[in-house]
Formats: sequence, structure tokens, C-alpha cells
Amino acid sequence: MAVSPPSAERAILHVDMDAFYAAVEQHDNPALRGRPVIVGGTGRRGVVATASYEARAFGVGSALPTAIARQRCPDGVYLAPRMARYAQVSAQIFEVFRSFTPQVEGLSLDEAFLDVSASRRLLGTPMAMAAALKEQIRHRTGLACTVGVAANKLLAKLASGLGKPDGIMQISPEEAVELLAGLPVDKLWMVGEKTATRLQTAGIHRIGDLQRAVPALLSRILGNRAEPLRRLAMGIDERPVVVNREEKSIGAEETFDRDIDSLDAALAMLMRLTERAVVRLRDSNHLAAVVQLKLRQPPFVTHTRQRQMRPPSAETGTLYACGRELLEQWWQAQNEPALRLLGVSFELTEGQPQDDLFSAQRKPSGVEDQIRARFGDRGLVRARGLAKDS
Ligand code: TTP
Ligand code: MG
Repeated sequence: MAVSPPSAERAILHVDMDAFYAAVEQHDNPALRGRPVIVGGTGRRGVVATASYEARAFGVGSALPTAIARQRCPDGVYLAPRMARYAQVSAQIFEVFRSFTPQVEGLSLDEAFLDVSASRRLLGTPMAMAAALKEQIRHRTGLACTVGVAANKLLAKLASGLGKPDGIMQISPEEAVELLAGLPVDKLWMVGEKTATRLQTAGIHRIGDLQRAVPALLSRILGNRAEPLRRLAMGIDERPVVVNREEKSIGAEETFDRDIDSLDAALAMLMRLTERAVVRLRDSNHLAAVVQLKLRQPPFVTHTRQRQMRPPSAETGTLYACGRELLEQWWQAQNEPALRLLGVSFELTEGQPQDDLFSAQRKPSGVEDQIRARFGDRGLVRARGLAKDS
């Protein structure tokens, strides 16, 4: 495997699925492959959410009224969205993203920034990661995506746009200035409608005009945003990838082929589930405020037991100890204790992720997470998890 030299430059990927909703429909129903597929509102006032690339050839695309789409592409297949299915596929692709780095910022169901700077030592160059990512997404979901590769978010997103569909595109800082120069100013993320109008009034239409603008003029139009915007126009963008927290609770559970009827085996399973859930807890940059166990007695009686963590924690040993107490108490209270299903979940702390709070805990576990990302759950199991049934 290629080992790239450490670089001061960041490595950012922008991943965007191709014609996402339509591609899922074509994947799930092979009869639709190669045909123009339009997903969106099918009622009289509906609009197109997305069109397959076959349909785009007819001039049909997102936000077009479906009635007009039907005129342009009468032989298209028109489908209502199946959001639950798209969400399911989305969860799969985000799992793949997180196997490359915990630094994943989702922008929508089908789109995310990945900061893979720290993954270079383990996984190779950003271009190699982009290729591997595309391959894994295709393997996992059967779908195509496009990956933009660059040193920052602005350029990575620009790159994926240029690489579509089914592509990989890298933009180097040297190419950036020229590439940006030709684009309209409102393509820059800081430029909304109002700012665009103000710039255009001053004769600044393209990003190239912004690159060449006299600083004093820019300051007059934009005040203290002039300098950040000028830097963006030059392809300089220091915005970090911000890991989003979408879940309020994170957990792992398993249903067993054979019921577990020894406490030792149950504790070993609890350790494995705790380990698995803690990886995702740390990715979320949150602490567990509550530990909850889900315990299903055969055939189908489900109990829950929970306890608050004071203070909240993201440390595997601490969370396991709490779960262990809950499990032992429950076990002792049963006549004939046995488990068909065991689950552990964490309620997250409220508010913003508390990076600094567990930066100390992140370091050693970061390595664990990387090993798990590469070798799966089995790559790293604490001794307790290896205990034999007895
Ligand atoms: P996009 O990534 O913008 O579009 P896309 O994936 O369909 O096509 P491509 O990226 O190859 O150009 O949006 C992702 C999904 O979000 C899209 O499949 C449907 C949905 N969507 C809407 O519902 N309405 C919209 O106006 C847009 C742009 C997207
Ligand atoms: Mg897309």
C-alpha cells in the first residue's frame, strides 16, 4: 500500500451520489435501468426532486414542474419518492464514509464532506481513498457517486460538481484560481442574493472580477467580509469539517440464534455491544448521559433498565461498568434468566459536542476506532469480549 508523506495541507473529500433518488429506484427495479426515471411530486402541482441522467437528456431536472417534465419527456417513468428507502441507503453510505474517517459532515442524505487528512498514513493518498470509497459504496449499495478531492471544502465541492457523474476529480491549489475565475460570484458560499446584487452593481460578476478587485473598493461594498471573501475567491477556505450530531441516542443490539443463559456469556456480549456503541458515541463527539439496557426474555418479553451517568462519559470501561451493574441486577431478579436479545444504548448529552472535554479520551481510542474501521468489530475486542460461554 502506498504510504504518503505527511502533509501540512488538509485532505478533504466531497462525496455526492449521482441522481440519488432515481438511482435508488433504478437499482431496486432493474427494469428501470437505462430508462428516463423522474422522482418527485406526481400531482398536478408537483415538482421534480431528481431525474436520472437518461431523463436529464430531455431537459428534465430538479425543481422543474412535473407537468412540464411530462411534456418534455412523455415516455419517462414518474415515481413518487420513497424517503424511508433513501434514508436506509443513506445510512449505508454514511457508514462507509465513517470507515474512512470519523470527521464526516453530512450535508444531506446523499452528500458529505470528509476530512481524511489523518487517514493518509493508514489509507494512502486522497486520490487512492477516493477510489476506494467509490468502490466500497458501489459494492455496498450498487450505486455510483462522484468524489471531489482538494485541500478545502470550497474546492472539494467544486471538484465533485465538475467530476459528475461517476467520477473522481481533484483540484490543486494552483489550478483553483483559474478555475474559480470563470464562475459567477454567487457560486461562493458566502455570497447570497443580496451580496451578489451589490457586487454586480459594482461591476463584479465573475469570481475573477473579485480576485482582481481593488481592496478599498471591496471593503466599501462588503465591510469586514471583504478579506474573507477575497480569500475564498482565491480558493483559500479554512472552514473545518464539522461532524454533525443527528442522533439523540446511540446504541447497539443483537438478537441471538441460541438464547444466552449464562451471566458470563451475557456480560461478554454486553462488552462487545458497549465497544461497538462507544465507537459511534465518540464519532458523535458527545458523552453518554444515560446508559440503557434492552433485555428480551424468550420468547418475547422485553425489559429496559437505565441509569444516569454522573458525570457523563465516553469511556468504554466506565460505561461497561454501569451496564454490567444493570445487567447483574436484572439477571439476579429473574427466575430463569435467559436472553434472546441484548441491547445497550446511550442517551447523548444535550447541546454542542464537547470536543475539549474528551480530547484526552479521544487519543488512545482514535487508534481503536481506526483498527475497527479497517478490520471491523472483530479487529479489537477487550479480553472480556473473548470470554467463552461457561
Ligand atoms: P442532489 O445531490 O442535488 O442531486 P442528485 O443526487 O439527484 O443528482 P446529482 O448529484 O448527480 O446531480 O440531490 C440529492 C437528492 O435530493 C436528489 O436525488 C433528490 C433530492 N432533491 C430534491 O428533493 N429537490 C431538489 O431540488 C434537489 C436539488 C434535490
Ligand atoms: Mg447527488
